[in-house]
Amino acid sequence: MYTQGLDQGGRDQQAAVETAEQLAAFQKRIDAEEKIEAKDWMPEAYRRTLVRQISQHAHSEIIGMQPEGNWLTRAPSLKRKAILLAKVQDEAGHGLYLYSAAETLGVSRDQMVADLLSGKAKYSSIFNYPTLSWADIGAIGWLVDGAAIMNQIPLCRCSYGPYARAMVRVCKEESFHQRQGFDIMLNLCRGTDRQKAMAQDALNRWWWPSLMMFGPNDSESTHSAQSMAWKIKRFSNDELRQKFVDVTVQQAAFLGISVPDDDLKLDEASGHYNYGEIDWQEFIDVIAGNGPCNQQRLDKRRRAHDDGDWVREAAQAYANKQAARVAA
Ligand code: FAQ
Repeated sequence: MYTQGLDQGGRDQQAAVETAEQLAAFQKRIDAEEKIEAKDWMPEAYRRTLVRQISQHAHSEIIGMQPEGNWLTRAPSLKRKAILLAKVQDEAGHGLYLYSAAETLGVSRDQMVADLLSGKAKYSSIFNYPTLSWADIGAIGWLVDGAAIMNQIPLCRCSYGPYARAMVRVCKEESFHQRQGFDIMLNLCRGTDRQKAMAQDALNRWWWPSLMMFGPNDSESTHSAQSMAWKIKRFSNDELRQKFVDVTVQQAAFLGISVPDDDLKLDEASGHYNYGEIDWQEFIDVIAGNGPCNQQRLDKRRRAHDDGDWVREAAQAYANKQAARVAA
């Protein structure tokens, strides 16, 4: 049985004693589409891959509250404000489900949060771009949540049970988020020329960063091959990116705005859209911490964490009191 609570030294030792039989039996379960549960035996590298991916995903949800949170006080109507507030709160909820799923793999929430705040842990590149106008809120829902759904629907079939189950609810909520974003864009595109120009400007700025959300090209993706063999990932980065382009280009046509890519062209034979080269240097810079808003996002998260100190202290004091009462 997999032993939780091992320190890194213990885990390395465990990895060293993993036998070919154990690994083969594990792969057989994966190939048979069995779900792996928290207390099942698993290769150390499988556990580490999941902790990495799930914690990055959780951090993305939490940092991802900031670009939209920025517009809560400036939403154009009470209705839009209420909808946006609900969406941003949903993202907080997604972060919490995901931290809980990662905790089942023996990593503590304190450790994950410390890694985010120290800048050690990654979160999605997309949340390092600024939200300059209300149309950006439409573009985020439409494109960013749209890309998130494309990536996360297959994660509902991930081999690790707790992650797969968390994704089911997350995806339901992401669908609502995508629809609300598209609805904002549709209203702007059916509005005045100035409103339509705002929608076009938002698409111009968010299109390429949205394509980067799917990660590097397959040939550059370090983890894809192994993650697909373990059925953590069901489609490669490029396959998902292509699906997203195919769906979204037609939605842009419906809105009457143009995708900022001169090379975009339908390939009649395959039925897919060919698209231009992504600026991978920009992607590398953003994930290295040098995007337009990386510093601001982390500074704000650190301040929010410090402001929450008293809540954690109060909760701890209460828990201590309860434990003392039980012990007495
Ligand atoms: N940003 O070998 P691969 C949301 C890193 S949705 C930053 O291909 P993998 C909803 C990658 O970590 C956004 N880093 O990696 C929402 C790795 O670095 P490492 C979050 C990226 O894991 C909407 C290296 O590059 N969604 O939050 C990115 O097989 C609106 C090599 O890459 C998820 O996290 C990137 N875009 O595939 C919230 C979904 N791409 O770890 C608020 C779950 C790659 O070795 C508002 N995650 N890297 O240091 C996944 O599906 C995968 O982890 C991928 C990357 C597909 C993101």
